[in-house]
Amino acid sequence: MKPIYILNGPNLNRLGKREPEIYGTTTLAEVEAMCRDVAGAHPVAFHQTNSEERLIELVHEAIDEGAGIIINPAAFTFTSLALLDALKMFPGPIIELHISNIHRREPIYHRSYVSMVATSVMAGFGAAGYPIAVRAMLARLAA
Ligand code: CA2
Repeated sequence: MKPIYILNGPNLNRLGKREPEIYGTTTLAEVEAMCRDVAGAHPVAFHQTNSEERLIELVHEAIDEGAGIIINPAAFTFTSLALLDALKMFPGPIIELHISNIHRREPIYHRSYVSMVATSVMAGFGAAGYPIAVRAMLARLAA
């Protein structure tokens, strides 16, 4: 069974430790545990990186080995044509996920390149969005 890739971009390793009013108090390790719990027997490849190069390499790995991608690209959402180009090569479903509702925030957070290629987009559910995304991905992969 091919894994679901759950990819997290820059600064998300600090989740639960800074700006709890925006991002909540759940840590990324807790997010990973919630995702694995919901995925059950379905394999999960969970990664976080602060590097654009590494994030693109992980998308390439998912192209070769993954069933679906759930990605919170963080700031690369709004800047990275290279990430957009890599995601365009992925043949399966892509869920773009943001913890906060990016559309309620400053205008610089409103224009997502990733949304141009995402199958689905989620924002504003807090860390609870991750297990919701895993459920949605499992349902889509089973359909
Ligand atoms: O809401 C999200 O999930 C974001 O993708 C997070 C990004 C931000 O650039 C996007 O607009 C929305 C920033 C993540 C910053 O990482 C932090 C993590 C924990 C605490 C403080 C910052």
